[in-house]
Amino acid sequence: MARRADADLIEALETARIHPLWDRYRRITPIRPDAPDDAGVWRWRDIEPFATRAAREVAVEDIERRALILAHPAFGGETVTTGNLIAAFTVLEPGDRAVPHRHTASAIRFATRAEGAVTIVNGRRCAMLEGDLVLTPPMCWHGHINEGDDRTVWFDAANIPLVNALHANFFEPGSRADNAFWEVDEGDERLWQEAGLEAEGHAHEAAHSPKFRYPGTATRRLLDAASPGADGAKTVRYVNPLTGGPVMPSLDCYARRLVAGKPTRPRRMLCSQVCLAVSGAGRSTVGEETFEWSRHDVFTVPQWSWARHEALGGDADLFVVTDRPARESLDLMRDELG
Ligand code: 1HN
Repeated sequence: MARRADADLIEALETARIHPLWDRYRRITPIRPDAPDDAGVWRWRDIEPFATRAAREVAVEDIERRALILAHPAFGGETVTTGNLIAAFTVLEPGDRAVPHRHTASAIRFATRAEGAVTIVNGRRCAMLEGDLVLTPPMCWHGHINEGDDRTVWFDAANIPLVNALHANFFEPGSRADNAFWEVDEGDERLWQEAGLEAEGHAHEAAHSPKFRYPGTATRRLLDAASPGADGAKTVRYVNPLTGGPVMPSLDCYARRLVAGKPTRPRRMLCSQVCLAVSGAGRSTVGEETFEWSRHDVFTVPQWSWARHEALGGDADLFVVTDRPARESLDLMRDELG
């Protein structure tokens, strides 16, 4: 290729730590968002043997968390599931305690096979029954314990890649010797268990939801009662009861029921989504790819990818976690139906 007429100038500029805009304009301002990743699909049948191995081979006393993070190869070896988000499964053996810690990243747990496990969040005991969502908002202390007789596994998601991109991660380890951390009851979680009622005199300053545990029983009841939305699926949003907004300023959670025989309309959103199959089975088309999934499989919908979903053989429930509120607060959110 012929050397461009301004090549000497560009070289001189780069040496002087100055870049011309004119030769890299499209790289700096792409015509449209271009996620590096395509749909990622991780099957529970492939993950479970690794959960078993990790539980047998790695002592929880020696590590911070026994978490298996779903890493999409499009991120060049970085520990990222889809833009801004990581998703994982954490496994605990009976009696295991995952040491308390806190961090500026926002995280959630969704109980898949976690009966017997408990997460303590800022001094509140949060049970992890099937389908329960437990928030661990920014800088809230959290630790986990398996008090049951069986191995427990749950789904985790966090916005660690976003917080790291902003160079805003703080992490504070807790003490393994702090027995008082575990000796708590539900505490102030009781203030937020009754939908539509608010006890006066309990100030809540934080930007995140004052409610940390969203029981699966309530979610399933509301999904039963709800009607399908514009895209054809029933959607229940987990909200901060004080604001009606997202549970955390940079992480948002939804329960979605795909109704048998009613494929969703294609939809694309300028946010990342990680989808966990909670019950039933289905087929999704994300971008160019079509794949099937069943219970406890995980798949991603990268930002600005067209996605459509259908249940196979009866209704199917998805749990969806997104970075939507982070996009909204930057006035970048777009959401289109096809
Ligand atoms: C984390 O801090 C937890 O606090 C769980 O329970 C899973 C996966 C990746 C990075 C941090 C937790 C995690 C994690």
